[in-house]
Amino acid sequence: GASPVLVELDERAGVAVVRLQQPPVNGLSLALLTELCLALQKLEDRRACRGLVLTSAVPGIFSAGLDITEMFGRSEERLGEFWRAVQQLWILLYGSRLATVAAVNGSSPAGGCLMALSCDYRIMADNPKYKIGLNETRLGIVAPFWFKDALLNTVGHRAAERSLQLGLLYSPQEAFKIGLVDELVPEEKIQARAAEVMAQWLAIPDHARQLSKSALRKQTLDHLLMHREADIQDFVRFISRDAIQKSLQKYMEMLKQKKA
Ligand code: CO8
Repeated sequence: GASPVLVELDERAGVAVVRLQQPPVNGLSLALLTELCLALQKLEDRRACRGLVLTSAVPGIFSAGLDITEMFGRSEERLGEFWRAVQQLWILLYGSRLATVAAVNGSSPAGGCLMALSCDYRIMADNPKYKIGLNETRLGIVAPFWFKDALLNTVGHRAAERSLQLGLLYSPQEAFKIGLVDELVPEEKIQARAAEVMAQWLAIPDHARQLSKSALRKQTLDHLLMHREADIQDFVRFISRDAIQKSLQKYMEMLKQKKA
């Protein structure tokens, strides 16, 4: 079928728009993660590319985060492979040399929120139906330390404490209030606004912007880079526990029932 990662590079502007298109909810499966990492690495290596807009081609959804079915009833080997791909996506996005803008044009829980948090700037469509946040605890799971750090570095300690413990999902207005997103725009203007914001970021000489970004993010990135294997083991051990598997199953059933 069609690729779930649509990449459009405007060479003159030096900006790539990456759109996720994995219906129904852009769930980050191993297949989607692999494609997305490949696309990001290619842009990273492309001299003509200086900026990246990350957005969704699925109406109303930015990304539902990790595909829960990847964490349920899988072998340890497969779980490890999956988690390595999640790490890789974050390392690429959080450490990108490119100026990165998230155009959050729909709901963005958990891993979806992490992708947005990993960009340099977040614009969200001002639709009260959309929610964004790290809601892991509501699934009975725990956001890993690097999810926590990405949130902490964006909203500060107090907001991160409430946000992570309660697994809060914020409306766009609430997300804007705590600084989880940088600005709100009417839904139909979001892509145009992302292009404007990108132009501001690209008006700064790349090397100066990149060194500043790296100075602020290196410690956070290095923490995972230095503990990558242990983090995989932690994930596999935690997610394989009976109680956690049961909790995920209940959550999946709740998602399905909600519709009936
Ligand atoms: N994974 C797999 N399937 C999903 C997911 C998901 N994350 N989200 C939704 N789906 C499925 C639904 O079950 C449903 O399936 P079906 O059609 O077969 O019934 C289909 O997608 C459509 O979903 P909805 O009907 O709910 O669609 P809506 O448009 O009404 O709502 C939402 C969209 C808001 C995205 C809603 O589906 C939702 O809230 N989903 C759950 C999102 C979520 O909680 N994600 C958390 C994933 S965990 C994560 O990302 C980080 C984990 C860190 C690991 C730490 C371990 C130590």
